Amino acid sequence: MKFHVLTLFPEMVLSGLRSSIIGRAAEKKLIAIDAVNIRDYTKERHGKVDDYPYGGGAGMLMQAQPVYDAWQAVTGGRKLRTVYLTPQGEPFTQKTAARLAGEEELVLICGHYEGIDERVLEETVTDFISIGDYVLTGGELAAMVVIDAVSRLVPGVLSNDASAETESFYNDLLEYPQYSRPEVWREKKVPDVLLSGDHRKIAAWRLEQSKERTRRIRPDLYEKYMDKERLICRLSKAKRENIHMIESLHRGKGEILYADEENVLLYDPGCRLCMISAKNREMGQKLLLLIPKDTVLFVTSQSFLNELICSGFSCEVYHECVQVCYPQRQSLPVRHKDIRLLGPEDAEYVITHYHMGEPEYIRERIQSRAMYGAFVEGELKGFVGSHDEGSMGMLFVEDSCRERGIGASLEAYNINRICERGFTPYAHIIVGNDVSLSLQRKLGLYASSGTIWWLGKKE
Ligand code: 9D3
Repeated sequence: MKFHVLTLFPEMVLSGLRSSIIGRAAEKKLIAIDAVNIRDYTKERHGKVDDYPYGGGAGMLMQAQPVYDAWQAVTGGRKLRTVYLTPQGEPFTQKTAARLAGEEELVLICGHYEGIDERVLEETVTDFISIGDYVLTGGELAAMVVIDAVSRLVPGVLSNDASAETESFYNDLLEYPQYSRPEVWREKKVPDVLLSGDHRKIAAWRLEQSKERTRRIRPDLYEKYMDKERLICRLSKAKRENIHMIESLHRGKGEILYADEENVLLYDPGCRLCMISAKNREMGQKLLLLIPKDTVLFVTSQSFLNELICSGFSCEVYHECVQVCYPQRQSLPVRHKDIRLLGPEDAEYVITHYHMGEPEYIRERIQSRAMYGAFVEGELKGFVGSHDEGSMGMLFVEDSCRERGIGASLEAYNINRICERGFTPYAHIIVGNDVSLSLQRKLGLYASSGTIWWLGKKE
């Protein structure tokens, strides 16, 4: 990932990002930071880049010409995502960082003095970002904050250990206190439970500490956490019917847009997916008004919502599915021994044999460590994976290797990995696919009594 920083103080930006993890990532060429001095592009004498604001007011403004020419030199006419760091921007959050991390190249413009001539911003900027409600002397530190937060999401920048931290709705909580050696320091002892070796008790203690801290320091986050916890609890009364919503919340992907005793609207911004459950048409109509405009996928639990959504969002119904889930915790036996995580070098094979997803989606699934392959005499012969929103799927075994339990082994392997991360494995089986449904039943998964519908925006 490449960052182009347009600034009057390139050395400030470079020196701040030379050390530690980000410095190492640049050395390893996982990221590149190109700091461009806007002053090099002025056409005026003495390197002048600022002037008085029309209409009067305190201070100076950066002029349009040097900023625009520096931007042109960097983009060379390409449509690069361009961020302007400004107190008038949208608040920078982890979500913003995740979205920016999807880009190959990013331009960051740092203002100084009182800001930049509005006209050049209109011509160049795609995202206006503020890093918080306090006043800095310029955009450079803000750009460094953005580069740091985005870079650590680039694969390989963090050690596998650190990046494996599982996403879950616990992420709405602040972290618990941590302790290292010595056991006693200035007569303060490490809490006994951490020395007990009882991992269940340790996890419970840490969760309690996290909740207590969050309630005290960030009541806003605590409310959000408790809302999700209460909804998970309510949905769990019909686990097989609601597993898609339960797991979306549990895995920290779904946000609650509406929830009461009988109606739920969840939104997963990563998948641009809405999950809707309404008790009747009237409530369905109400929920429809809350659906974000950029939604492209819908899951509904009631068929009467299909036509409502289709007419409201020009959608079509893709599938009617039975949900199956594996709420037991026990790991399943895996008969086929040679199963492992797939890497980028396996993408071609999967793309050739799986036709229900775009090649780009498959590559992303592999990159996200969500796909496993079965090997026979060292050769890839089948695969399985998890979809973006959480359900298991994409099962394939070559004809030449059928009837050897490889499909069941792949499924069992996938289920075990999901359980290890503390989540509940589940899948959507298209109504009528009895072969798949009986395999799920044989593995010990439970089927829902009702069905759900997948809908998508028409192109
Ligand atoms: C008199 C008007 N000033 C507001 C108090 C304008 C002003 C302009 C530019 C104040 C500070 C700055 C410099 N700040 C940034 O460029 C900046 C920033 C910030 O100050 N806080 C949070 N995020 C950001 S991103 C860029």
